[in-house]
Amino acid sequence: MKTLKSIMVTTLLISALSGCTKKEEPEPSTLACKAMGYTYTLEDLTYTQVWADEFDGDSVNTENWSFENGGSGWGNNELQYYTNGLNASVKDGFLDIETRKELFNDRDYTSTRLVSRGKADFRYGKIEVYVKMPKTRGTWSAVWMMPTTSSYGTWPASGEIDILETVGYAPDMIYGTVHTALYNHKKGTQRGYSSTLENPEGYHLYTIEWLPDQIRYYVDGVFKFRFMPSLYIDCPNSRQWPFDRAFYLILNTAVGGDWGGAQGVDETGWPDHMLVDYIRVYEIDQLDAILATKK
Ligand SMILES: [Ca+2]
Repeated sequence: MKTLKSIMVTTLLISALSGCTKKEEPEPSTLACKAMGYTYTLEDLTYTQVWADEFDGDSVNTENWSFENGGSGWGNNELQYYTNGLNASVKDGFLDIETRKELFNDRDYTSTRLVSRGKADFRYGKIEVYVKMPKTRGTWSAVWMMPTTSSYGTWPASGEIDILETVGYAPDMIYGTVHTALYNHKKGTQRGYSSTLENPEGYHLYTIEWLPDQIRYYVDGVFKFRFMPSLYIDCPNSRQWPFDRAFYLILNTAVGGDWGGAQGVDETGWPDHMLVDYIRVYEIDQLDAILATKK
């Protein structure tokens, strides 16, 4: 997923560069190689929990989350209006993002989008989310991360980490993806995985391990994919690896849009629910030692 603002700026940049003869800018030669030169043994890493939302209260904890509101289409021609928390509730230990078919501010659907920006921002570590995703055709749901500050420029230059995405028209499929300046879906070069989920009606545990040189994806404890740019190129820079800055969490269900709406939107099946039991964040106990090994 991405944001409308980001797409607009990207379009402006493309327009500004359209007079150039080169398709790509030259690689900045003065940048140090990122995401390589670290020494550690993956199996020996240990983690300590530093943050969690277990959704144990009776409302969304606004110390952890803000709501991003609006019905702009969000850069993807999405159909929903994101309300100011009206579609998010907490009950019996679960967050429920309820996506409804209802007219609201000239939009035919409503939902809510939670972001932890400025309240829970993280760099490196392990993130776990135990979640059950919507299944109605037309939904497009995601657990994902965006950079707290756009240190390397607007989307996708500062990166995006999609821990999990699902679309209702493929209810047993799951997707995990990263986007960067060079690897992104606008170019068709994004990096990630898709997998068939057994028992898509149930809850599943989605985990990423975000290390200084790779992001590893697991589902129910089973390894699925790693994004490790040093496997592809000799000297990754921020265009392949912007993931050395803090990112924040996003939880949302959209309706329609370029991906979610690719096979239409069902008339029935509303409301639908994205149910989150917990989301937990851990730091790497050995992080400082790993960073100190950088060659
Ligand atoms: Ca819970």
